[in-house]
Amino acid sequence: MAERLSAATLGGLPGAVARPGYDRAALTTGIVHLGIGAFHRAHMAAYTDAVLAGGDPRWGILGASLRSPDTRDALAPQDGLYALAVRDASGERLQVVGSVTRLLVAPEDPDALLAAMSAPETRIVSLTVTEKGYCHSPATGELDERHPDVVHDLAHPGAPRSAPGFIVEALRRRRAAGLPFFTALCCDNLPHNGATLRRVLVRFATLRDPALGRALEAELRCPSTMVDRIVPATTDRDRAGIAEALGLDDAWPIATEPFTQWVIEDDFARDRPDWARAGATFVADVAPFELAKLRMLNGSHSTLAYLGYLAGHETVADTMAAPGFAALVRGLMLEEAALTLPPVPGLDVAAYADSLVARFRNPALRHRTWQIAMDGTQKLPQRLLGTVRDRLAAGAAIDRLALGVAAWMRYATGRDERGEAIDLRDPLADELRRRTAGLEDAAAIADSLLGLDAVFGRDLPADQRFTGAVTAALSGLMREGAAAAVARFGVP
Ligand code: CS2
Repeated sequence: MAERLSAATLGGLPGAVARPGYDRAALTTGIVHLGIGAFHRAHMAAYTDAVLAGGDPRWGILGASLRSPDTRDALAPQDGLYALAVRDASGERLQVVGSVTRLLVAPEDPDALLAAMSAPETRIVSLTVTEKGYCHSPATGELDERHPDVVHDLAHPGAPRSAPGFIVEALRRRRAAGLPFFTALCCDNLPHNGATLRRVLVRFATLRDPALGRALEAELRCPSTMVDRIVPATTDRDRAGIAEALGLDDAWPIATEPFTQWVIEDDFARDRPDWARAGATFVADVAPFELAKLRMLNGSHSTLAYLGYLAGHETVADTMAAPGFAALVRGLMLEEAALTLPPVPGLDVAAYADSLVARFRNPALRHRTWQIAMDGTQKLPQRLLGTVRDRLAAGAAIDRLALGVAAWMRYATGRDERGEAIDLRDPLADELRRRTAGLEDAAAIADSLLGLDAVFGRDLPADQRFTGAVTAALSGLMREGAAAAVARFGVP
């Protein structure tokens, strides 16, 4: 076994591997990040690494996991260092990222995390906790007051479990200590992600103490962001290949694509890192960027994930190579989603669609359809259903969108096209199983799943144009399978 990547072994890396050229020992912790998974480490941590390299040492990141100790266990022995492998068909570029300086596992010591969030030098608390981490109803964006973690955190505010529970308790402590609030920076793929986070936090705080709720309402800044980089889960094959290239073992490197984008609403309570030096864009209004990204990229991604999985494809790149899929998503983007979007400053939608198709085809990323298929109940509203609503309001066709929704329904039955069990991961998995158990008929399955208010709201199930299109698409999928249903949309 090779030696492990760490501060002590950094100097021995091959010359081609980029590494932190700054003094990591001199960094202070300006950012506490909740949810230090692969996406954060390929995205915000990389932008922040460039800020530190640019000579501003005030933005070291304390990365916290709200559930599992795995990231801390992998990275703490490496002094927080990890390799980022940026790949496409033309090859791979390796960079060791140095911005993560401390790691915590919240359930082991909630108070340590609260103390870090309440420290005077913490000016930003950022989040990538996935859609379900906000404990909200995806259809309405409101805090789900019956969510078990919300119930727990209201009963035990000093030892929270959820992201809202941690943030509100930390803000309460700051207020009690006479410290200014930090900026809460949402980096998840939620619609109006800053406003959604803010709404959840204000409501949670109000349930704890109306005066605290009013203070948050008056002072808390939650800028919206559009975040974009495709970051598949790391595989053992990635680990082995990267270790060979580094000449050192890295327990948890990250593989990603060259493309990266971050559009940030410039609304921070106090100073902020100059992420623009690494290519981020600060704007007054993120909404048009975010909507375009959620509806075009993520809407296509989820559609590809369900249909691709059902058609037997392991990865997005494999799915894109099969007949009809590229034409389907291009149509979904340009014929259906794009027409619901307000103009995005500087964006040519046709070129954007082309670039997305090329990114989905990246053969160097093994992005599993199963990974993207996770948590469909949390993703569908902003990825497909908002688009459906706008199309219906305009009296326009929704064929491809309906096929995407139907593919999720087919997937949610928990059996694939060969009758094998699907490892269904979703916070509502039990409910999905209950609702589809014993049903064989497309109309019955569609009808039962459309009863999920938290996903479809009350309006869509009442609209026969929607229910009819989804039921027809589901019955096609059940009759002829995903590959044939997709092939109807043409050859790429
Ligand atoms: C993906 C996203 O897993 C998923 O649901 O659609 O993580 C996607 O890769 C990113 O949003 C790209 O920016």
